[in-house]
Amino acid sequence: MNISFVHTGDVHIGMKFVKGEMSGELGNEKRRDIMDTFLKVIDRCDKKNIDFLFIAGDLFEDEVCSIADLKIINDRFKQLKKTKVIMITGNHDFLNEKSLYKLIDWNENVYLLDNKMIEKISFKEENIDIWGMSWYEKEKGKENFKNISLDHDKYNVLLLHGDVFDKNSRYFPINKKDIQDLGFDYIGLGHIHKPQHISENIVYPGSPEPLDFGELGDHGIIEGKIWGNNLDTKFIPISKRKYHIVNIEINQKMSYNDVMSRLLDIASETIKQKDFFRIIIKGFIDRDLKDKIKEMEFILNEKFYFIEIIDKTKPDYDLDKLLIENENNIIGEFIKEMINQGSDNEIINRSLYLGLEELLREKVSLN
Ligand SMILES: [Mn+2]
Repeated sequence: MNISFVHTGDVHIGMKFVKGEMSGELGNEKRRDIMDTFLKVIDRCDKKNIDFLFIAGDLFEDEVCSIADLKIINDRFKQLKKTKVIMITGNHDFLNEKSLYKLIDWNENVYLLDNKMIEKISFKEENIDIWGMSWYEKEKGKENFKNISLDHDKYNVLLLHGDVFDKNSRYFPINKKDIQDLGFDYIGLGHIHKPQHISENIVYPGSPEPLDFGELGDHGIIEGKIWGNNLDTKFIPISKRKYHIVNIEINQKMSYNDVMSRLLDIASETIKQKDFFRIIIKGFIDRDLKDKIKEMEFILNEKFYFIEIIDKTKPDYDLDKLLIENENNIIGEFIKEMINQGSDNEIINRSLYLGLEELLREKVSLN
């Protein structure tokens, strides 16, 4: 028989966005996006008749998530015709007596692994053992997995919330080889928000909706199938929005309109209206335009769902002034020589600016 599953985690429902522009309505919308995307994951499981939904910890932010949010989720779980939901907790929603998990009367198709030791839940009909371990504190040390012995006449899945990259992590360091050697058909991990395969059958699905500019690119879920000795996994992008960091190189010859159209050209209208953009502008800029960059950000706010501009430009050089100041030294000689060669030529002009940058830096350090 086939087992189909969806694997997610690190949803962080309820997360508060308090920084800068994100603190207002945009922050509230972000919280709704996270919820909407998770409900979409549940609906997808239902539509596709998935056997199991694995949630590998950090479903919500314990301190700020509301019971109402969890009731909405539990109601949606109830609508699942076939899917069973298996959850472990992570460092943001660890279990204790006061945990929100304990305040919800979870539906009968929802299974929370609530045991300080590694434990398994067996499903006879599907012939599968699902092993896992929940968190009970903010931090968690290494585990030896000695209590695990698998029944290889069944399918075996392991769910863990921890860090396979940093062996000194305070957040449950996991040695990849230790878990690989246990013989599971699939190991579903949580904690790292960037989706990635650690090996063919050890997978971080990442956060389904990215949380900030540290979480670029596609975000989604893992959809998988186990049959016989085979495993098939697929990453399905599902996030409502994405984060982008874009570098733009400008030069001192560009006008206000030139710079504006470069900024407007970075994506299609639909994507600009949907995603989060951080644009880093580099290069030399017309001295008189330097102060206009803040204004550009303000104007572009109309055209983008979210845009922030990081200004790393340098004002271009006032060559006449520099010539006067450096009449009798190598800097003055260099400027004269380049102008003679024709600074309208783009390559010569670029060399002039790069050379000047170098010479002026040396001059500063000599002083
Ligand atoms: Mn997380």
